[in-house]
Amino acid sequence: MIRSQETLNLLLDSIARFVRERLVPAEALVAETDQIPDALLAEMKALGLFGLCLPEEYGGLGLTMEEEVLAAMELGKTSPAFRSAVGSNNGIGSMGIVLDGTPGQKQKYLPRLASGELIGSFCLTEPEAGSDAASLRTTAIRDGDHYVLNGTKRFITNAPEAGIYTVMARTDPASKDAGGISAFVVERDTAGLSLGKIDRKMGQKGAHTCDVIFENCRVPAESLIGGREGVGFKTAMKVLDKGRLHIAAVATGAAERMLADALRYAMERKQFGKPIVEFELIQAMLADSQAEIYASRCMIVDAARRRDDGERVTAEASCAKMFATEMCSRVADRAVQIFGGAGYMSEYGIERFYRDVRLFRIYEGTTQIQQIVIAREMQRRAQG
Ligand code: COS
Repeated sequence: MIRSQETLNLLLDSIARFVRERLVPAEALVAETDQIPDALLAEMKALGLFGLCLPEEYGGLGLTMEEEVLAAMELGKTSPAFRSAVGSNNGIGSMGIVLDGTPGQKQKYLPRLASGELIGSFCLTEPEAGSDAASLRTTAIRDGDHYVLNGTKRFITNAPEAGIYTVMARTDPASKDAGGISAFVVERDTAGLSLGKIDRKMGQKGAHTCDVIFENCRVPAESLIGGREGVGFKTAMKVLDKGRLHIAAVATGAAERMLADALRYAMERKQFGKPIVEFELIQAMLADSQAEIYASRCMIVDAARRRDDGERVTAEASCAKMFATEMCSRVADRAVQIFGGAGYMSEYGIERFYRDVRLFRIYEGTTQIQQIVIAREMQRRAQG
């Protein structure tokens, strides 16, 4: 749902201009230094990028899902590290509180998340619990008016920068499944919370992940999201339904950027006496990429509209995430191929995208998990 086309166009134009004029020129520096310059982060805050999807009453822009995916496509047109910097505040690092938090939790954290003063992060994955998220082992045992957390969370995006963590932990250690899991907001300076060293990754330099470790970490009972035990896994799944649509949109934006770069190169690069864009085998790669990007856009916007209409979009979000992220990797591969030898060289930037976008098919649920979710939803719907 688009609330005002005119207002949205202004926002999308300003994001597109910021991406083109400020972020794209900084891509190589961020990759080299593994850091986004503070000045750029300040500009991102001033533009409101940290609070795009947070409710207006808490200082965000309150974008609808349809508006959000269009904004995410624009943000996707530069190194994914920039989107990652603002991504958790707009998604997995805040949505547990937005969807299921108490009014007090919303009031306490959302305004500072929306301004970017506070960074939120999402702690689901563990050393032994990745795709099988419901098997997580971190415990949160009630002790008077506190819970005591113990366990390790792994590969946690933005954990080094975060001020709060949405943590899924088992409040009922006797239960081994999803029903024993609850969600908490844990503040960074809580005694017993520590961070591992920053992970070295294949790509996405400038976006950081690390372990988050809880050792007898005592949090007040009010940290329990929504004040209800046993619904933390459902909170996490609802957060991921939304997150998956967002990642699908970012992947589509990245594919558009790589295709634009490949097209420009194909129009400039001459071989056999003419620009390589005139060769049919190059044209086939360009055309296949364009058609797949178009299909991806249509699918994502349709799913986003359905979510705005109040439909359950678990299957559609997984379809979009699976299709868009796999498509993005195919486009990355073709873009490298069109660049030829230059595609393998760092200075042209396309090999960096090729590595960066590989993560899209893994995080917020692998392609194989999306397949499971889609097939299960098909079964559920068939059973009525
Ligand atoms: N929305 C609301 N509730 C949901 C839901 C959704 N999208 N998906 C599942 N649930 C509910 C189920 O209805 C079920 O509730 P009941 O017990 O009341 O029926 C409960 O959650 C458990 O669901 P299910 O039995 O399907 O859980 P599984 O253990 O089989 O796991 C998958 C389901 C595999 C889909 C889940 O573990 C998953 O998404 N794994 C990937 C995790 C992931 O994306 N990790 C990335 C790290 S975060 S960057």
